[in-house]
Amino acid sequence: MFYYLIDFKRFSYLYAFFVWGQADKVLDAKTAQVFNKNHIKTHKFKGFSEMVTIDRVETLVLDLPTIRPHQLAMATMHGQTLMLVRIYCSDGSVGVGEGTTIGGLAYGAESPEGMKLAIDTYFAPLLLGQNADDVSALMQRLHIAIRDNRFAKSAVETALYDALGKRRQLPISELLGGRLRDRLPVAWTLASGDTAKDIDEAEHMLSVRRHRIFKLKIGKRAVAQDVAHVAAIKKAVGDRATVRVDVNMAWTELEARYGIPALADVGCELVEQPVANAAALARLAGKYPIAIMADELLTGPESAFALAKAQAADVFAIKIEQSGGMRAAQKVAAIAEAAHIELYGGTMLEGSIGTIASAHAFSTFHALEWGTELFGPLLITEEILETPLVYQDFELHIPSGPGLGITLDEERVQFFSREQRKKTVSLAASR
Ligand code: MUC
Ligand code: MG
Repeated sequence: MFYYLIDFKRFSYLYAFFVWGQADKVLDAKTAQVFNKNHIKTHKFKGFSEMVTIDRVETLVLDLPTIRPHQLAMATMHGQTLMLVRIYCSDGSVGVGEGTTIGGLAYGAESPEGMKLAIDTYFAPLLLGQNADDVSALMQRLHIAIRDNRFAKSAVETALYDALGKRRQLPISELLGGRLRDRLPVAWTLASGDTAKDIDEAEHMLSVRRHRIFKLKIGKRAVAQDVAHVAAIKKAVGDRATVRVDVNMAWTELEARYGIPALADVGCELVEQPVANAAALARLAGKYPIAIMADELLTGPESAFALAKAQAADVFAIKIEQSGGMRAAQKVAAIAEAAHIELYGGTMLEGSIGTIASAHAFSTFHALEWGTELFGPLLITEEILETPLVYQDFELHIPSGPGLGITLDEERVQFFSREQRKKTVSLAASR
């Protein structure tokens, strides 16, 4: 018995040296240089049976319809496309992550199709065979080798943490340092493009106690028309709800100078990203009795620091995809805390996976003065989870199970995947 123990130990050491050697070969020169310079470990070898490696990376694109056209200044959405990434590990654990955009390439440089291509071609080779437990080192590896691609990185990071959480039997929020809240207030976006329809929708949301914060998408019409639209909705909901607007950068600075005080006068409490330019935003912030929130300009910690330094916003709309992942979103929140900037949990209209990943990250923020807008799954007609998310009494409940704490309905995922649908269409067409 004793002999076998000694022998096994010796074998473990040999295996460790073997793995270490392989890792050095696999790491490209640049990554190895940066890792060495910063004393970053390349492998956490804890013994023969504990090493869990990444075996397979899979991506798929899902097309899902929305409950109604969703009209923003830069695009009208008739559906939402989710890019899903699944990471399969050697112990059988699987993690899932999601990437979305708004209106294809209308919002930013990454599209769901582009994320899929980037992950398949460039991310996967950097992940395969690596220690799945070393999420920070894996993300560092990706950051060194791949510039930008924040949305794809966010999806991959989510999948890595989901798998790790399942292995450790811990929710992602705990892996991120621990949650401060179990439920998050959720705003609803009124964006049908029609004032009367928006009022009906708001009344419905209030009556079913799902939302009492309304964000109105404006910027497509003339400023005066938009202000009248906001005034009518605020008048209809009165004190039962709060009203905010998102201009999605559509105004010039001059338009904003007319629009913002007029919005304050009709009871609107916050204006999100009225102009595209950071210097113009800084000139507008602090001038009117209404909060100014940065969204599109906030693309991670560096931009957060620059905006904070320029005193360009009262509130940050933090999104995990825009930030480059959950950990990066936490860094943005830390910068906001240091600069006394208030927080709002934003969305890229993610489906259930991205929404819950965001919820885990937001649950750890020191404050969330303006709540969240994690309503993405409610805008989509189709459920892809075995158990739907709980939205109740104006709040989203954050799951407490391991990893993301959600389970995909595999049949429905396959049904809505673009590849599957292509097959379905081609079969019907051939009859
Ligand atoms: C954005 O610009 O904030 C959030 C809600 C919504 O309807 O669109 C998103 C994007
Ligand atoms: Mg916005």
